[in-house]
Formats: sequence, structure tokens, C-alpha cells
Amino acid sequence: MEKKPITIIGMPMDLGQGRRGVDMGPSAIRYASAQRLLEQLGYEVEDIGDLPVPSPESIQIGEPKLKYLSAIRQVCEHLADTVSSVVERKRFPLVFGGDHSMSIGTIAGVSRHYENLGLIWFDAHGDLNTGETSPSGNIHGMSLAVSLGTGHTDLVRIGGYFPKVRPEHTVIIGARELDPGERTLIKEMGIKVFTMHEIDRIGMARVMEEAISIVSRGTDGVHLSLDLDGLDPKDAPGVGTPVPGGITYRESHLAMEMLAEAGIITSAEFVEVNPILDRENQTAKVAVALIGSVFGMKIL
Ligand code: 4U7
Ligand code: MN
Ligand code: MN
Ligand code: MN
Repeated sequence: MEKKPITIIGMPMDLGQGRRGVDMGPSAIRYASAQRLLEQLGYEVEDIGDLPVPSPESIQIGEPKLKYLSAIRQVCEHLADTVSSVVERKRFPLVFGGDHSMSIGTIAGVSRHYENLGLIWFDAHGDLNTGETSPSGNIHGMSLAVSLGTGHTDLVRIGGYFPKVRPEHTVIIGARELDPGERTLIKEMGIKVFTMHEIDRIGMARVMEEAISIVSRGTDGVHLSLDLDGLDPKDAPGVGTPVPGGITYRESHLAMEMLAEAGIITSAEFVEVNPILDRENQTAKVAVALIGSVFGMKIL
């Protein structure tokens, strides 16, 4: 991978879900020395700090089916513009979260610059709910659907255009908890999902070979959206919605190393790190180790 200069953006988003502390994710990832590691790998790195996000106490929750819709729309518009200007400056946007609703903004900002954006959604969940199908009303469980053009129009139209990505350019890796409405959308749209079953059965190496081939076919850029709950809670306990039986530390490294070798990733975000639920910043440290691998770190 060519050593494009990197811009770190912090997104202290916690409006997309119900557990406090995920707004501190960006600080925890910085504290685990993300920037220093990238500099050691030979990258020029700038950190432009955190974008403002209103605290849940200071605003109205609104519609129970789409909690904090209006505030999430506003901060995602801001994130989209920020990410877009980073791409315009020929830099690699690396966003630290924050709950996964922020991806609506990240992807809106990146996708503006690509005819056909490929998308890797590394997650225990599908994040394919809508206000109608969501069991929780939490927008962090809707962000992939929104990016594919399905969901509330205020979210789908962020950035002024839709859809941001096409189902045939999207892969989900690590899924093990899907709601009924999400299963329906996966079938209707024909999204390729590598569930834990496929990872167990054919192994992460083959899963990644297939995933890389899908997201590279007919695309001119690939975004990596990595939800730390894709990993097993034993390796990444500091997440709001842990699901047992996940991707191991080693498997996740292999996945990132194969992405680095393929040289296809043009933007990335690491989300759902919640230091309050963590043990000694372990989950942020895992995030930083994975960031190292995506940017070409090798054992030898
Ligand atoms: B995450 C859930 F019902 N599907 O919609 C929902 F199980 O960004 C969880 O992947 C969503 O962490 C998890 O609320 C969103 C639930
Ligand atoms: Mn997610
Ligand atoms: Mn586009
Ligand atoms: Mn998840």
C-alpha cells in the first residue's frame, strides 16, 4: 500500500445507542497510541480532534423508533463534510468512534469521491434495521441499511444523494446476530454475508480472499467499517452490544493483514469502543493493533 498521509478524526458519538461511555472511544483509541504506531510505520499523520456531538441530556430523544434522529442527522452531515475535505486533500480518513450510527456520515463523505465504493462491514450485527424493523429504535443498528439507501429519508439523504453504496459491492464479515427484518433485507438486496458459520467452516483466509474479490470488482475505492463487537467479547470486552462466539484476535489480524496486502482500503473507521465497559483499555488496544495491521505492520 502506498503511504498516503493519514488524517485522524474523532467522533464521540453516543446518540445511536443506549449505553453511556462510547463517546469516550476516540480518547481511548488515542490513549492506546494510535498516532505513534502509524508514525513508526512511516506515515505522516495529523489528528484534527473530535467533532462536536451534543450530550443526550441536552437534547430531546424524539421518536422512540428512531432515537435522536435529528441530532444524528446533523452530526453525520458535519462528519460527511469533514471526511470529504480530508479526501479532497488527498489524505486517508481514519475515523475513531463512537457508536456505529456515525458510519452514515463517514460513508456519505467518502462515497462522494468514488463512482462505486466497495464496503467491508466487520460486525457481529448486520446494522440493517429501519425504524420499522428495529427492536430497539437505536440508529447504530440501522447505519448499513441507510448507506444502502433504505431507511428514514432524513438519514438516507445525508450528503444530498443516495444510495452511497450498492449491495453487490458490500460484504458483511462476522455476523452472528441478525433480526428478522435484517434477514429479509439481506435476501432482497442479495448482500454477501460471511457469518461466523462460514468463518468456522472455510476459515478466515478464504473468507477474506472472497470478500476482497467482491469489494474490488467494479469499484474504485473500498471503505472498512470495523465494529469492535465483530471480535469475540473475550478479546474485545469494551463494547455496548457484545455477542459470544466471535472472530478471534488472530483471525481479525489475518483479515487486516490480507486487506493491507491487497492494498484496496481507501478509508477506515474503528467504532463502538466503550472504555467504561472495558478492562484496562484492552478493546482500544486491540483497535490500535488492528489499525497497525491494516496499515501494513508485519511481524517480520
Ligand atoms: B451495532 C440490534 F436488536 N440489532 O438493532 C438493534 F440486537 O452497531 C443491535 O452493530 C444493533 O453495535 C447493534 O438494536 C448495532 C439489536
Ligand atoms: Mn455495528
Ligand atoms: Mn458515489
Ligand atoms: Mn455490532
